[in-house]
Amino acid sequence: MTRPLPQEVQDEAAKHFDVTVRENTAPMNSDELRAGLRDYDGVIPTLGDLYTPQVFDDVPDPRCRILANFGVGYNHIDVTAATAAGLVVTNTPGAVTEATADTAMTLILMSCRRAGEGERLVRAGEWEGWHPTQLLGLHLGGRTVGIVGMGRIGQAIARRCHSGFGMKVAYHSRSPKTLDFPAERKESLSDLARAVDVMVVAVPGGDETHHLVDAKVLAAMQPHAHLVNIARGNVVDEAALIAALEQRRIGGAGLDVYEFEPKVPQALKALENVVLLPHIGTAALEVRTEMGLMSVENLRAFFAGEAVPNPV
Ligand code: 8YV
Repeated sequence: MTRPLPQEVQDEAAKHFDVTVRENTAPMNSDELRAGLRDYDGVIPTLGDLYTPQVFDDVPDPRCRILANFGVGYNHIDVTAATAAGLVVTNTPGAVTEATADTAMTLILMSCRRAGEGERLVRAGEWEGWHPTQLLGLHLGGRTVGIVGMGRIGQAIARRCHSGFGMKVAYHSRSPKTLDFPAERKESLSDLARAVDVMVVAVPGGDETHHLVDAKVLAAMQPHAHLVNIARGNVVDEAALIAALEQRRIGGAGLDVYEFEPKVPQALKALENVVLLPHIGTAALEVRTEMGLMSVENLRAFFAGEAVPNPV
């Protein structure tokens, strides 16, 4: 385990394997990445453990047969290189869905209703009391949410917006989806950006989605519209977003992820019209436990000679 995982996960793993838990909470450095491949039969890596092709090249004939990633996103692992090196890669879909959708709702509400701004006002001792035109935000009821990428997490967000908040749903995805709620598919991302009041990024990270939300897409958004990102930071061109927020070309943004995580640009921190969370998408003990148990189950199945439940 490349980070400490919940005790229940460690206990379950210990039933099946000799377990080493790396106590450091930071991503593995380049020596540790290579040692993991060289010295262990299986590894549970996670966000930030950067398995580039070079890492696999540097460990010919690795002892490690499987990377059972903790998390649904695996953009930190070059899966092509891992596969070429003879490794299986698995992830933890499903376990993260509802919690990540909840985090999206947190950001939608915080950004649209200016909750971060309000909290800062109170903490600074500058709140002078209620009045009818103070901190007016965007009311969600009847507005349209635009989902970028209508996968499991996108659908969970859309369902909450539709059923819980009376919002209309529009989306953009590579292929049309069969959905159990009404939603309009837009042909292009710019079409979606033009049509919605809140746009939520819910696509996987990786080369294909790098800077998918760029200056052009941001320029298509309405001046009152908010952007929320619970996916991966580099899906959004962060410099272009900062410019749009600084020039008030969009209403605001809510971010759980950053392009150069954990670096959060000072320009973002200086802005009132953006909500900044520290990648807490799935940060609840029961969710992290379920994710970890899924990783362990993938390892168990693999070494028992069974099909792994969650290959990527
Ligand atoms: C994780 C996530 O907590 O599952 C993912 O891909 O983004 C989060 O839910 C974290 O990134 C570890 O993968």
